Amino acid sequence: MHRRASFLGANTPPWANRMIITSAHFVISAGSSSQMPHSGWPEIALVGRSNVGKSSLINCLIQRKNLARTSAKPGKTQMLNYYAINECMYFVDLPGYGYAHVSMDRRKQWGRMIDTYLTTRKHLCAVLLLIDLRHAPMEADVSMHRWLKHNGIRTCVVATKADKISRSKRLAHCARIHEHLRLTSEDALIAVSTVEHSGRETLWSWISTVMAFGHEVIPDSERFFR
Ligand SMILES: Nc1nc2c(ncn2[C@@H]2O[C@H](COP(=O)(O)OP(=O)(O)OP(=O)(O)O)[C@@H](O)[C@H]2O)c(=O)[nH]1
Ligand SMILES: [Mg+2]
Repeated sequence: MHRRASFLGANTPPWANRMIITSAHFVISAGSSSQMPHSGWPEIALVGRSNVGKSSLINCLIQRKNLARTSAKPGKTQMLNYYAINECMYFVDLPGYGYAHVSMDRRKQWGRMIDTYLTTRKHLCAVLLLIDLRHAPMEADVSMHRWLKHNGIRTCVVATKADKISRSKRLAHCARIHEHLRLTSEDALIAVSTVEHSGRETLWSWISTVMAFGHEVIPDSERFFR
């Protein structure tokens, strides 16, 4: 069946689940794999440029104001920050890429850390790739998306800061991201705003579905993650 790509988030579809958060807490800032949790819970990693809104999105998804530390100053998150949700899964807030005001050495170190995590972490279930809805994806976003696809990592593109674009123009901005990343009708693109709290239910619905498939329905050999 051919489906036209749809840009979710403007209206919450009736099938979107209501995710009830019973517990959410910070676990650890991990700088190496030995420091990562051993519980085996599935992990949803947030990836994107510095300042795109990764930490804010975690707070919005779990309905807490300041659990994940946000900042107007880019480059705040420098380690892999683990947040345990409902004692059954983690959000992993990854260091933002593309922040110019850090040394080349430091940037390389961050790149290696993100690379290693995304390619070797067994519990990684899916990635949320955040892109600012206001702007066309930058080269780094396009390469990151291509790299995630190439490595078979299940990805949802999340267009952030939707409140900064008038409602009448959001669809066109989503279409621009869709085009630049060469998304297909199978790819998920969800617009969110942590100010309006829009897109939250839709994103939770995507996360829940991916977790259900990743951990219960699809046999090991066919999983999207290793
Ligand atoms: N208007 C608006 N501002 C947002 C939204 N999401 C995040 N911001 C703002 O964008 C800035 C950066 O947000 P963060 O969540 O700290 O971004 P980050 O991606 O975690 O940044 P790093 O940790 O530096 O990589 C903060 O000033 C947030 O308040 C949004 O949906 N709407
Ligand atoms: Mg952050």
